[in-house]
Amino acid sequence: MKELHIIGVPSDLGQGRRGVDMGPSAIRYAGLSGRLEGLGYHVRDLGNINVPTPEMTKAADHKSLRYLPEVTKVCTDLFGMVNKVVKDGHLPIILGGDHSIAIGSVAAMANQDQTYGVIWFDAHGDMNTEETTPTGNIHGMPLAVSLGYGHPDLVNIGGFQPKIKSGNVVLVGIRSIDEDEAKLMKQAGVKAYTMAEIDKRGMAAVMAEAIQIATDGTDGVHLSLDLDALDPTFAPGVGTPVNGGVTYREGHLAMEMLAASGAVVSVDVVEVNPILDKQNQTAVMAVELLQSLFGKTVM
Ligand code: Z70
Ligand code: MN
Ligand code: MN
Ligand code: MN
Repeated sequence: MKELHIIGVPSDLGQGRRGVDMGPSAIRYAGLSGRLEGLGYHVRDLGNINVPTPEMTKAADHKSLRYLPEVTKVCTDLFGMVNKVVKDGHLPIILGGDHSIAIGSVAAMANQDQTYGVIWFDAHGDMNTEETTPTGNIHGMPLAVSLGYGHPDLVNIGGFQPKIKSGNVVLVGIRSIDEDEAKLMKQAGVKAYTMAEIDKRGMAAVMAEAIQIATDGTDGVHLSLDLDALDPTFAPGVGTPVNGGVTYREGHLAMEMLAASGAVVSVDVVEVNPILDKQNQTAVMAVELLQSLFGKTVM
């Protein structure tokens, strides 16, 4: 069994609301290491990447790419750290922070000898570029960047691009897409399972297809788990809650199916915002989902 190595990335630079930088603490406080050890894993916590606070930097110099230099630096540092964890044969669990950090983790997974598909759990598409973004927030762009669309500083992290092929990328849970973002999603050919499709066909059918797409011709799957994919009833502590999301049961079923596939090689857990949370409920949800992802079953 691979060792699980935890890396915290306390960044709130990729979006507008403070607090998501406390996500790694909240998830650790919810008992992540102990719960995973309880499943029989060796767990090592590597601590946090150094991230500047907004107060240390010249905010919003770049209106359509806020904190571009800082986000680039953080993602480059994370790229290096995840790279090392994977080369040493361990499985990285990256705790955000906002979703911009996935630019670094996906880059590191793409830098390996193996090729990996990506399953992106999210209410949002994260497929904006500086041309289409309505907010300038880089956390709305990481999937586009990973596919090679966006600012060169971000797209070229690690020195190569694109990081992933659209044919092995799947979005699950989406229900909030910007107009021009939708155009790029179609153009790029990314498969996206909306909540409407999950409602109609059921999470089991959707996940079976998602796993099929992400594993087709690849050596494994990177899971990028934005907690706002879940319904705000179960995960209120996120920066951009959107009603009509994945339920507690659907979320666990999805993780259990991923566990059964044996395909997951790396995980991001992002957008947990303890300031907006209710008694750390969202961080606890994140930990419970990870338990299912790493093999917890009822009996
Ligand atoms: C919007 C934007 C977003 C997460 C919100 C929102 C993007 N499409 N991503 N919360 N995780 O600003 O680009
Ligand atoms: Mn901060
Ligand atoms: Mn996201
Ligand atoms: Mn989101």
